[in-house]
Amino acid sequence: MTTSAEIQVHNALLDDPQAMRRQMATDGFLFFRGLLPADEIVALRRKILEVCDSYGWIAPGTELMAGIADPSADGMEPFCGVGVPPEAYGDVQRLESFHRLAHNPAVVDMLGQLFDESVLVHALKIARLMIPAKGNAPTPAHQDHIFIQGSKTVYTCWIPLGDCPRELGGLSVLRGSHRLGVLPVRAAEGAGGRHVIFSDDVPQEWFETDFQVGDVLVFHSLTVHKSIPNRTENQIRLSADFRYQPPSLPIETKSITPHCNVLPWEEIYAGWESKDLQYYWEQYDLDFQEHDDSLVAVQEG
Ligand SMILES: O=C(O)CCC(=O)C(=O)O
Repeated sequence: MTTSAEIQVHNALLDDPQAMRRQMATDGFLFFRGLLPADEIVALRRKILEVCDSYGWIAPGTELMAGIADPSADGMEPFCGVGVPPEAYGDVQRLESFHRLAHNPAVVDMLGQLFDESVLVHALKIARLMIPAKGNAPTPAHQDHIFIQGSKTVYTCWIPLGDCPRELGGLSVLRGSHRLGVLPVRAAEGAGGRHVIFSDDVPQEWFETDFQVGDVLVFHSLTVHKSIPNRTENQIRLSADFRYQPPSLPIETKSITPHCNVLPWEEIYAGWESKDLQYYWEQYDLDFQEHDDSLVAVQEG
């Protein structure tokens, strides 16, 4: 049985760590409306859309902040599940405000309550510039753990960079799926290229919403999630996904490297005003783990 329903809002749990942990243990996700300051996100959205515009991808005559792509523009071939090619993605990764958003105290405090210890923000931070009709298939249903690895106590925050109604293709999460263990996968189109294989008796209760600027969806590394198809003509879906864990738990080396190695840290940091978020993970004595290729291996037959 597959159903989809409106996600519940959990803002009332924000000052009740026990209740937040219980809710996370039951459903595998929490959803907070307006947790992040809208003005910061709107400013970041503008910077990312300026990158798109500098490559000639914004439809002529449209308002920049609407994020309408020009389907006849060249050079938008996506790479690495982020929706755009490496050069443009590198320009986004250079944005100090993109990295800073992941460290926003409202998000870090909320995760600190969930972990009941300090919070390590993964240095690998992902931006998605999902332009429809350019080979950007919706993200298939998957668990982050097979890609992120390290400890299973890793939470992802998925953050729309602007209002993201369903037709623009936001995220959908599968209730209780973090209790299914690590699921086998098959090859699929879309970010990550892997789709979980469910056994027939798993009820599929998907939860989704019309996301608004400032909203944060938090989910466990084993919670199955996917993106809803972007049904707009040409509107770019902008979002960020950041990951967090207690620094005392194992971490895969990739989680402190730039996403998809699009640029080295020195180049990402070159134009930053502040040094406080550069190489910040070096203050921790981290327990690094090797990548396990078997987790992403597709099931035969
Ligand atoms: O935004 C997307 O399409 C995919 C996001 C995702 O898979 C994640 O946040 O882990």
